[in-house]
Amino acid sequence: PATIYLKDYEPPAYRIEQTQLHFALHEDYALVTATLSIARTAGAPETQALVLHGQALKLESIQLDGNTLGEGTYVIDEASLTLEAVPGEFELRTVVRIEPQNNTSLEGLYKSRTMFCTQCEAEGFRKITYFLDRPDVMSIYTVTVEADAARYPVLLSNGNCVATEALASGRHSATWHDPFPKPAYLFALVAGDLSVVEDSFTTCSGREVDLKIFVEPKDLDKCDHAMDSLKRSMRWDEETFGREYDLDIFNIVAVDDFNMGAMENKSLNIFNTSCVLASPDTTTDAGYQRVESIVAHEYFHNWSGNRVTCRDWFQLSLKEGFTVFRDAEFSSDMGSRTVKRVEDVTVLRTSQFAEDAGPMAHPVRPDSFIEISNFYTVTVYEKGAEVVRMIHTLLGAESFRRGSDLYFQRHDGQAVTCEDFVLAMEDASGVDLGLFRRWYSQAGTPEVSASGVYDEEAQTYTLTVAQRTPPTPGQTDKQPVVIPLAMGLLGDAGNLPLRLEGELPDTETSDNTHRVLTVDSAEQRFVFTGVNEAPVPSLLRGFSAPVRLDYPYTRKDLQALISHDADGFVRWDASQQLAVQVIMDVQAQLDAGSEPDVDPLLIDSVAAVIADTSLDPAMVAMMVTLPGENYLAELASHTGQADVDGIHAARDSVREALASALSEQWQSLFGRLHSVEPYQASGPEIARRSLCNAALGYLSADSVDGVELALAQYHGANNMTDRLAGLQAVAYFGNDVQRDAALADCFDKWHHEALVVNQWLQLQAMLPLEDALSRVQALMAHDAFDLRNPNKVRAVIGAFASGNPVNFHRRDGAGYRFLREQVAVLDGMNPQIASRLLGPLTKWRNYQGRGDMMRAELEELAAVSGLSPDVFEVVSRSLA
Ligand code: BAL
Ligand code: ZN
Repeated sequence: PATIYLKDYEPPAYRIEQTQLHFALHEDYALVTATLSIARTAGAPETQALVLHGQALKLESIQLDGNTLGEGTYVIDEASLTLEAVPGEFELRTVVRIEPQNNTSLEGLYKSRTMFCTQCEAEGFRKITYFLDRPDVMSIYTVTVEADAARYPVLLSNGNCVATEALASGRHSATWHDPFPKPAYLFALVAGDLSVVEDSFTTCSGREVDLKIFVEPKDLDKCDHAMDSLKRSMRWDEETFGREYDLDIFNIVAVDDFNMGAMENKSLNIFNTSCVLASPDTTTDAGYQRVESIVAHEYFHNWSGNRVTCRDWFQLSLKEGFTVFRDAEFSSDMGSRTVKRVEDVTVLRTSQFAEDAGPMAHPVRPDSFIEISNFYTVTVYEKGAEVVRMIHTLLGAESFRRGSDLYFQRHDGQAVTCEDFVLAMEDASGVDLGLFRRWYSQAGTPEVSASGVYDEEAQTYTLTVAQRTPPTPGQTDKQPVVIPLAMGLLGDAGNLPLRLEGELPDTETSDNTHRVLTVDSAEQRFVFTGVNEAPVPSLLRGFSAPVRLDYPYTRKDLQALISHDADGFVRWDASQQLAVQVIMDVQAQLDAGSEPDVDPLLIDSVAAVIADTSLDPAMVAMMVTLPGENYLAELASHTGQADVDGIHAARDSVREALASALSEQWQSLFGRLHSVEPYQASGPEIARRSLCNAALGYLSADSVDGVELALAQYHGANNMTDRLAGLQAVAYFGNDVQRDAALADCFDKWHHEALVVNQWLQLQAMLPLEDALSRVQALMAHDAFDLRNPNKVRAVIGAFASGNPVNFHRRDGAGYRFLREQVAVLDGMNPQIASRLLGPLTKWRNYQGRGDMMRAELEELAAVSGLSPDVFEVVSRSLA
C-alpha cells in the first residue's frame, strides 16, 4: 500500500457544491443514487481528470448532465472512478449497489443488529458512493432515505427533515436537508425501529432546539444521563467558548456495533451504546463520567470540527486535540479539576508516552501515513490536547478565549490547518508562538531534568532545568521545545513567596507562590532570591507540559510534597513517585531472593493521606492506589527493559503490605463510607464510592473476612459501581469456588444487559490467574461473545492483551500467539479493530526476555498475504 505525505498536499481540482443522495435500503442490498453538482476549481487546468474515490461499489449507471456514459468513457479500479475529460461545471449522477448487510468493517453503510447506520470518518463515505472523499471538499447535502416502513419506521440523516412520504409496497421515505456545507466524513444515515427520548434546549439567543436520543426500545430508561449531559454541554459551550448551537434539531442514535466511541456527524451524532446509555444498575461511576465527557466531546465538535474542519487528515489534531481540551475543561468544571487532571495524566503517561517511545511514534501532526485510521491515537488526541492546554497556559485564559473566538470567526465554513489555529492564537494575543510550533512537528516525549541548589548565605535557590527529546523513528535530530513549567517552592510551613533574580519586590502579585517558567532552550537556570529556608521544589504543577520530569527528590521531599504542597496534582504525583520507588526496591529485593521489606515511610505516608480530612475522598482514593503495572512497565522500559513478572510480584507485595499494616484504617474507612442509599451519580457520591471501594480492595487483599465483605457488597449492591467492585475483589482475592460462583451468578442475573456482560467479560479477561488464557479462550466460545462486535472484542481480546500483562507476556509465548491469531482472523472482517488490537505486540523491544517471541509473531503476520493496509502499516513500522 502507498504512503501518503503531508508535503504532497494539493488543493482539490474539483468542488462538489450540491450533493443529492437517494438511498433505497433492502435486506440484501442498497441502491445509492448520487446526484452531484461539480465545478472545476478556479485555476485548475481544463485537462485535469476527475478522480472520485470509491471502494466496494458496484456501478449500475452513470450520467453526465443527463447523458448516460458508456463503457470506455470512464475508468474504474478498486479505489476510484476516473473521468478523463469533464466540463467546467456539470451534474454527475451515479447509481451504485452496495451490501450493507455484509459490511463487517463497520465503515460506510452497514447493519448493526436490526438497524442501518453509517460511519464515514475518516474515509468511509467512499464505501457508500463515488465522491471526492476528502475533508476539504465541502458540500450541501439533501438526502432521501427509503425503506420498509414496518422494519424501519425511523429514517434519519443530517440537518432538518423536509419531507416524508408513504410509498407503495409498505415502504416509506424521509428527506433531510443540511444547510451547512460539510465534508463527506460528517455524513450520517440511520434507519431502524427505534424509540426516542425527547427534550429541548433554548440557546442563548432564544433558539428552541429539539433534542432526541434514539435507542432500541429496551434501552429507553438509560438515556437521562446523556440528555442531561447534552444540555449541560450546550450551556457550557455558550458560556465558556461563546459557541451557540446552529440548527433546530440535534439527534443522537445509540448503536451496538461501532468501531469508535462516538461520531460527531452534523446534527446526527452516532454513539456506541457503551458511551451513551447509563443506568445505576448497568453503568459504573466511570461509565457515567465517560458518557458525560463523550456526549460533550461530540457536541463540542459542532464548532471545533464541523463549522471549522480539517483541510486534510494530517491536521486531525486540529479538531481532536482542541475538542479533547474542551471536553476536559468541561468535565473539570462539572466535577473536580484535580481529579480529572490526574485521570488524564495517567492515560497520557501510560499510553501516550509509550506510543511516543515506540515504533509508532508520530508527531501531533503526522508527516505521513498509509492508513489514516491508524492515527486516531493518544498522540493526536491526548498529546494534541496537551499542546492546546500549553497554549492556554502561555496565553492566559482571556487571551486564549480571544484566540479561539478569532479562530472560529476567521475560519467558519472552512477546512483549515493546525497552523491556522496557532496563527489565530498569536494574532489575538500578541504572543509569539514561533518555537512553540515544534510541538506539532516533533515526535517523542521531552525529558526534563531539573536540579536545585540552595545557598543559605545568599538566600537564593537556583533551579537548573535541562531538556532533551530522544530520537524517534524517522526523526533523529530533535530541537528544544517551549515548556511552560508551572512551579512553586515548598518550605516547612507552606509555599514560599517567589522572586526571580532581577525582579523588583513590587512585581509580586497576590499569588506570588506560584509561577509558570518558560523553558525553551537545552539548559536554563532560574535564580530565586529572598529564599529564607531550603525549599523542596514543586514542579510541573497541574502537569503543565507533557514531559518526563526527573528531579532527584528524596523520600522525605516526596513526603513533604504529599502532605502539604498547594498543588493537588503535585501531591498526587509525589505519592505515585514514592510508591514507584518503593515498588522498585521490593522488585530488586525479590530478584535477589530476599524477603520484601516495604519502606515504612510509604505506609506512614498512606496512613497520613487517609487521615487527611481536608482532602477530597476521590483524591485520597487516587493517592492510595498504587501505580498500574503498565505504567511501571513503561517507566522500566524507558531506562532498560521491563520485567513483567517482577513488576507484578513487587506491586502485589507492596499492596499486601499496605493492606495488612493499615487494616484498621481500611476497616474504619469502609465502615464510615459504605452506604446503601439510592444511587446518585453526583461528584461527592462518586468520590465516596471510589474511596470506599479502594478500602474494600485492600481489605479483600488482606483477609478472608475482607473477601466475605466484598461478596456481601456484590450481593447487596444497588448499583453497578459497588456490585462490580465487590465482584472484582472476590474474583481477584477469593478462592476458586467463591470466584466461579460469583461470576456465574453475575452472568445469570445480567445476561440480558449487553453492557453489563461486556464488563463481566472484561473483568475475567484481566484476571491474573494461571489459567487466564484458557479462560479467555472459553469466553470467546461463550454465547455472549461475538467477534463481529467491537465492544466484545475489546472486552476480551483487547483487555487480555493490554490489561493482563503477566498472562499476555507468558514465558511460553502463548499470549502472543493468541493475539496474532485473533488479529489475523479479525483483519478479514474489521481491519480497524484488528490493527488497534496489535498495539501491545508493537512494544516488543520493551520486554526482558520476550522481544524475540513478540517479534516472531509480528513477522508471522507480516507474511500473511492480503493484509489490510491498516495491519500492514502497524506491522511494518513495528518491524522497521
Ligand atoms: N471524530 C471521531 C470520533 C471523535 O473523536 O469524536
Ligand atoms: Zn473527537
